[in-house]
Parts: sequence; structure tokens; C-alpha cells
Amino acid sequence: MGVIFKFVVSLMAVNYVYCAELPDVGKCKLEDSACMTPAFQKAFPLFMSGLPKQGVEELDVMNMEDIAFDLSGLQFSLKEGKLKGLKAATVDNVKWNLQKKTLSVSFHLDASIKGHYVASGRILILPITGDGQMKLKLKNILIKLVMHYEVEKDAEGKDHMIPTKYSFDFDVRDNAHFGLTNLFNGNKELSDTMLKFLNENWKQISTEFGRPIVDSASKKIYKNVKSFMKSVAINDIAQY
Ligand code: UQ8
Repeated sequence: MGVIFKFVVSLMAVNYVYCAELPDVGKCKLEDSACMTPAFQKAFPLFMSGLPKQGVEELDVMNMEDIAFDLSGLQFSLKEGKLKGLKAATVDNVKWNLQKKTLSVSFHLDASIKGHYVASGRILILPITGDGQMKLKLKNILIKLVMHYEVEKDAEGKDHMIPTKYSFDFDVRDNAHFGLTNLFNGNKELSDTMLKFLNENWKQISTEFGRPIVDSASKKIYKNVKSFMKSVAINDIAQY
């Protein structure tokens, strides 16, 4: 009994230390997309759950920075925003280009965003006022991103990727569903009409007002990708 117990404890210890060091997702050649795509798929939930040793904070659930914008006549703010869903993203393609020093990643996911919203002005054609809770459910968001990097040596002479900038496209493909409390100071008739309008026009609303939200989430992920790359040499995660 004692021996089995010790064996199990030491297995748990090995597992803990190993996982704390770096998740093993297989070492691919950087430009081998057929190998890299499933490797990223394996790493995605681990990365999004947070890797404290590599300076990566928990990104699913993500505590979003406050967002405020004034776009096409709509003044909108979101506080205490929480984004869920990144852990379960599907990685569609990963392409590393060593000449251009770019990493392109496409992925898709369902997600939800909750938080305290304040809205005023007009949305598309309708006047709006509201101050309450927002629940936004998003089905099948497609994200295509390109990250540029430089390669720099650390004090031990190991090469690291230093991300320099990124750009992305996004498309909410299947649906966006809005739940908003306290629209029009709680007037039920006006509120029901507005919710119906938002949910019927989800595609146009996503295209017109989605970017500041995606921008905010992407900034947080990018900051963590930079910490990760600073802490991990290219050779630790790939054949280079
Ligand atoms: C009144 C009222 C309500 C009005 C309406 C107004 C309103 C609010 C409208 C909103 C409308 C709407 C529908 C909005 C939708 C908003 C959306 C679509 C939100 C989605 C949020 C989201 C999912 C954002 C992600 C954004 C993004 C571009 C992220 C990418 C960031 C970067 C730079 C990533 C780098 C690549 C990456 C993931 C690296 C991590 C990494 C991994 C995983 C890895 O495995 C690995 O090792 C192999 C690495 O090392 C190389 C990694 O770096």
C-alpha cells in the first residue's frame, strides 16, 4: 500500500513539474503546417487556461479591459467584461513564413461576452438608451490573424521570437444573440422591440460595431503571446 501510494505521489509530482515547465505539444518544423496546425490545436486550450511560468495569464475566462467607443452615432461602453470560449477554439491553419518572419493563424470558435453596458445615441436607424447587463452569445466566429516578428538571442545565446505587430480579420459567421437588461429605463415594449431589432440585424451590427471588442480581446492575447515568446526559446517549442 505504502509503495503504491509513494509511486502515485511521485507520478503526480513528475506530472506537475513537467506541466509547469511547458506543455508537450510535439516539436514540429516551423514551416511544416501539417504538423504545426494540430500542435497549435493541442496547445491552444493550455495557453488559454494560462501558463504562469511562461508569463501567460488566464485568458478563458478573460477579464476584459474597459471598452468605450463612439461609432456611427452609437456611444457604447462595456465594463467588467468577461469573455468565454477561447479554450474550445478550433485551429484551422497555422503557417509560419521564415523569410517574411510572419506567423499566420486561422481559428474559429463560439464565445460569449457578459458585462455592464451603457448605450446611447442610435444603432443603425433606431434611437437607443440603456444601462444594464449585456449577454452576447456568438456562434462560429472566424479569426484570421498575421503576426510579424523579429528573432533575438537571449543571454544564453538562444533564439527567441519577438512579436512586433499583428493584424486580423474577423467574421461572425452563424449568429450573434443579444440579451440586454434595462433598455429605455425598463420600458418593456421599447425594450422588446429593440432586442428583436438587434437579434434580426446581428450580422450588420457585428460588422459595424464588433471591431472594438475584438481589438480589446486581441490586445490582451497579444500581450501574453509576447511574454510567452520572451520566456520560451524557439528551440523549446519547435525544430529550428
Ligand atoms: C446596445 C448594444 C448592445 C449595441 C451593440 C454594440 C455592440 C457591443 C456590438 C458588438 C457586436 C458583436 C457581435 C461583436 C462581436 C465581437 C467578437 C467577434 C468577439 C470575439 C472575441 C475574440 C475571440 C477575440 C480574439 C481576437 C484575436 C484577433 C486574437 C488573436 C490574438 C493574437 C495576436 C494571437 C496570436 C496567436 C496565438 C493564439 C498564439 C498563442 C500561441 C499558442 C496557442 C501556441 O500554441 C504556441 O506554441 C506552439 C505559441 O507559440 C508560438 C503561441 O503563441
